[in-house]
Amino acid sequence: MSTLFSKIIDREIPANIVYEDDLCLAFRDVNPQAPMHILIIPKKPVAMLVDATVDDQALLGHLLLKAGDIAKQEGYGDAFRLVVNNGAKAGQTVFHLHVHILGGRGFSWPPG
Ligand code: DGP
Repeated sequence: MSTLFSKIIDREIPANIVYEDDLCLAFRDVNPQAPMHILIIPKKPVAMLVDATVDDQALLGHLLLKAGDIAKQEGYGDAFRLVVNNGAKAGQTVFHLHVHILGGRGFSWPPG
């Protein structure tokens, strides 16, 4: 099923893109929850983390490595938070796997 994020990948809807390669795309969240709030998504349309398989192992690792690089490039390499909401009850609203990269403010624990 095509989601909003597939449309961003296909440039059917605009986004503020900060990084792209063959496997992934990263763009600023339209509703930022921190001074840095970027989403990194696989180009492969995996709906949610639990839908990933062993075939996606390298892809998932790639997303994490690139998330760290992006946080560093944005100037928040010393302190940032990654969030993956898996499923509607966990707060997922767009069913195309994405990792939130948040930085630039304090983060409490446990998360809300
Ligand atoms: P989640 O709740 O984990 O599914 O996060 C979805 C995020 O996607 C949410 O923080 C807002 C963001 N978002 C939704 N629609 C758009 C859009 O059209 N453009 C951008 N850049 N972000 C979007």
